[in-house]
Amino acid sequence: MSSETSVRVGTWRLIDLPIIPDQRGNLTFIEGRRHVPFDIVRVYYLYDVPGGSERGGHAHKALQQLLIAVAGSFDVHLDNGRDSQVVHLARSYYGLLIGAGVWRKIDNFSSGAVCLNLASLPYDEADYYRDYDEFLRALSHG
Ligand code: T46
Repeated sequence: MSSETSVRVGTWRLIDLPIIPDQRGNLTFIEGRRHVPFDIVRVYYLYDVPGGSERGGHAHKALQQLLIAVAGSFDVHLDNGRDSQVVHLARSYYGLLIGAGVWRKIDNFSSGAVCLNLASLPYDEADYYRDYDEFLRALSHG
């Protein structure tokens, strides 16, 4: 991916991450503005998720993120108000790049799953739409 490539508002895509195969164990690396179209400002991860739990259930106004199942698996439900898709993440060499303006919910976590997130901005509660109807109204007002 070139540094000019960006993820447009309301879109998402799966990207292949580099793999350095090794008999001692494989290695994957991610560089900001090379493998993701933003500087990586924040890293956080979800882990020890009890069976049946859901995370997310919101959209972001400006935040772009890359989600990776670095261990285990889970489903990411994506919705931009027009199109929706469920992406099952189960390999640590795939990243799900999510632009701003995408409602996401994450569920079906396997035992031991770890959801790594690389984010373009610091945490800011004001960047969230936590109400789905408010999110749809914001989309319709462009
Ligand atoms: C997404 C999924 C995968 C912080 O203080 N700093 C942080 O960087 C984050 C992400 C959260 N928090 C606090 C804010 C809340 O009090 O942790 C609490 C739970 O946060 P949130 O509701 O954002 O957690 P999730 O797991 O539902 O959602 C997060 C991301 O927000 C979201 O963008 O895609 O993880």
